[in-house]
Amino acid sequence: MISLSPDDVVKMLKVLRDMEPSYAKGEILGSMTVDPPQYLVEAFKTFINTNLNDLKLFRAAYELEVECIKWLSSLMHGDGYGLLTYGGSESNLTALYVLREFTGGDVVLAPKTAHMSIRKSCKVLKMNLVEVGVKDDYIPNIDELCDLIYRYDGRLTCVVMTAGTTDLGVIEPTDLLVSKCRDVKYAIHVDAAYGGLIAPFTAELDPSIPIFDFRLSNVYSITVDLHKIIAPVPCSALLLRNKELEELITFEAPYMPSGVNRSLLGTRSGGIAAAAWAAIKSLGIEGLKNLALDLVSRAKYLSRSLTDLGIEVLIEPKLPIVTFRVSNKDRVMKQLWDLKMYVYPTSLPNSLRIVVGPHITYEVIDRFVDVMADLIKK
Ligand code: 0PR
Repeated sequence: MISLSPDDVVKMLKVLRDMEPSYAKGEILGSMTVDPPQYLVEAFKTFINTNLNDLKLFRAAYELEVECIKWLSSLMHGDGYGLLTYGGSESNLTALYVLREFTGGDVVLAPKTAHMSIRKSCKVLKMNLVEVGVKDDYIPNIDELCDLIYRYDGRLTCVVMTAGTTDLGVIEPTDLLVSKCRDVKYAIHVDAAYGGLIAPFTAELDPSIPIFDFRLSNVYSITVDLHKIIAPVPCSALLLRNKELEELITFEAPYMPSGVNRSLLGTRSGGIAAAAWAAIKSLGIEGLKNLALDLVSRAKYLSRSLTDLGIEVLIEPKLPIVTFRVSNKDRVMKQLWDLKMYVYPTSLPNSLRIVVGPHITYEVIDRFVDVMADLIKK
């Protein structure tokens, strides 16, 4: 095989990447990934060759991680425990592992709306997943969930509630569950991978948004993804209620200078801490709040525009996800993909999803709505 020069391989990769769908052109409509600003990529690169699990050697990287966790935890009214991970799936898997060790339980209860990574985690951890249905308004059946909590008392690892479901962006009523199901002990893991950095800000203006954070005493762990709103992939956090839980994810590693390894992974790039830290420090509460409110406003605009065309939007968006009904999911999706409008299917019948990330501008929305108007006419 002929070897290529470093310049050539980079050039070739750029050509290949340019053949893929583009954020800047507003083509990526349904994915939850974002195009991170260059300075966050720079931040990541600066620490790319450090290891968060070598915390004596790379002290600064570790301290960035601790600072990020404290900040994110305070947003969730927690006491500063947890760790950064490589994504929502790893955060969820870690949460279920930690809670299994903590409770000794073998049953996980979750509404059917839970992300696929919950089912996957139960399989990996050999736990039994018991699913609960959702009602016509796409809200989990809390009474059924509560009955099951009593039925599995003594065997429960946790109940999983989602703040920002994958299909619809529903913020499930964790607060209602806690207030209705009070005379029994159980832990809740909240998967706020998608909603965690949006809902705390929109909730200030919209009291109907359910509380799902550590203010609820049953909440023991929360997943929050930074790479679903601003940061480069991978970048997620698992926040934990207390030190005891954090210790369950700290393993002895006598051959390491620190003597310990935190997380389910081994080597973890400090890039994730640097990118998360740079995002938090540069945007701050105000910047993140403005971003969150802006994305939700754009989603509402998209939802209204589709409704005006006579298209059914499944729920009024509280998070920047717009899911709408079409006559034939496969056909309409193909028509849109042929036009480089990459919308996503959902697990609901004949519906498609748009995730309004920072790259989905009003212009992109208008263009999409015009195309939908044309498709309807045809
Ligand atoms: N929890 C929820 C509620 C999620 O929606 C997702 C991912 C996860 C956990 C897992 O997060 P990671 O993917 O970071 O492990 N939701 C997106 C989805 O399934 C993931 C996605 C991202 C899909 C980018 C496509 C894509 O291009 O829709």
